[in-house]
Amino acid sequence: MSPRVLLVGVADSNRARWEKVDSLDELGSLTQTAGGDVVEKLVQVRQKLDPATLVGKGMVGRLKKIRREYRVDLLIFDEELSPTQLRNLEEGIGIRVIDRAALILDIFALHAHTAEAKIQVELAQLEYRQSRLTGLGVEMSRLGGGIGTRGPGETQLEVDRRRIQQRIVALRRALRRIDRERTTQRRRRANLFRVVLVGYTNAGKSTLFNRLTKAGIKVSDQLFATLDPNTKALDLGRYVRIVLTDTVGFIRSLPHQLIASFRATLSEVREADFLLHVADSTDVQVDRRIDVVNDTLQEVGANSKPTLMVFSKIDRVFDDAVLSRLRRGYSKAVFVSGRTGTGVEKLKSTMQDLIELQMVTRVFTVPESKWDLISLVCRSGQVVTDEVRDGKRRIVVRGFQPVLGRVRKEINQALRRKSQLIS
Ligand SMILES: Nc1nc2c(ncn2[C@@H]2O[C@H](COP(=O)(O)OP(=O)(O)O)[C@@H](O)[C@H]2O)c(=O)[nH]1
Ligand SMILES: [Mg+2]
Repeated sequence: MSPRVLLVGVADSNRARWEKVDSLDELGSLTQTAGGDVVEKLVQVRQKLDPATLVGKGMVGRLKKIRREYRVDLLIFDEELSPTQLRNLEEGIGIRVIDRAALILDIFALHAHTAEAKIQVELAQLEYRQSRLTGLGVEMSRLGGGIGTRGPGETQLEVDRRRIQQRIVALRRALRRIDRERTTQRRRRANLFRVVLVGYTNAGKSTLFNRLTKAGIKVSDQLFATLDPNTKALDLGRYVRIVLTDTVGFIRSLPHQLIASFRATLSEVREADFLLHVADSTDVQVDRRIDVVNDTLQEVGANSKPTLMVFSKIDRVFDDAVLSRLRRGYSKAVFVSGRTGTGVEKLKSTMQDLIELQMVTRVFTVPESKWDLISLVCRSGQVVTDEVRDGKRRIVVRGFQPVLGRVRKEINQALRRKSQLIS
């Protein structure tokens, strides 16, 4: 049976109240994704937060009453709670309490299927828990159907701190290995132009990915269904070799432990040559969510990349005013439906035009004997001329600036390694 969950948020003014109501709706979707049943949502307007319990004393009493009336199993706060606040609230209300960050961590744990995702989630969970283990015992952690306590890291809440610390060290080591593997994989793809889909969770990225690459990856109405990056060739109908990557979505208040431990996964975003920022055109909060994505991109270190805005799900927009408002606000954006395919050809041609702006011509000089390097150069773009001079191949290539930059780096490194071997 699903645990019965009560959602609580605090707004500092009547105006902020509406934002909070929307945020609680989102918290409701997150709760459902985690397997909970939302029985009630509450917003308290309060200018000054109570340091001990966030909400006031009166509210704590009210929550206790609601808890009994609605037979609530778990209380989820939209705000970040300190360990002391968590403890005080749990004692005052007599029920397990978690915050938004713990809930998001829980969903990540639920959706982590590969070794890489599992390690990253476990690390984030341990770091989160290490800083805020609450005082309540094992009996409490079983209430609430396990929401906020699940995951690969779940042995017991009260694992001794030293063992947690040892585990964290081991996980960090495993992550460094994964990071190195990803870097090696990317080096093998040095001569491919990298396009990465980014956007708020549930924006329609995976659906668009499937449409563009004819892949069959999982699409679902759950939040954070995609945790592991998927990469496939993207055919824009020219000689350029492009790969498209679909990866984890963003959300407001993404726990920073997750951003830190998902470094390997997010490196796909950081190392992208071009971003497609997908936003849901049916979402009334679309502008705010675009801002959240842009802020997160900045946090990840990927904010200054060439980016094309893509508004998705236009098959579900029945009010023309919505689209014209978005067209006015985002004049360079493309409008598509990943589901029906509308606008996808236009998206491809716009992408092609933007990518072509980065076309450059470069000269590579490689010893004739280095077949692997010569083949790397020849596959990195359009070969304009290719001649032999003094035992060296002089190849002129027209291709994308970031790709040719990477190929140049690879060649320099390989030649340097070789000269070190000789000397
Ligand atoms: N009507 C409609 N629904 C869509 C479209 N694209 C995605 N969806 C739905 O939106 C939800 C999230 O889609 P998904 O591609 O998994 O989003 P992601 O989290 O950004 O990868 C799913 O229920 C999809 O079926 C679209 O173009 N039209
Ligand atoms: Mg997805």
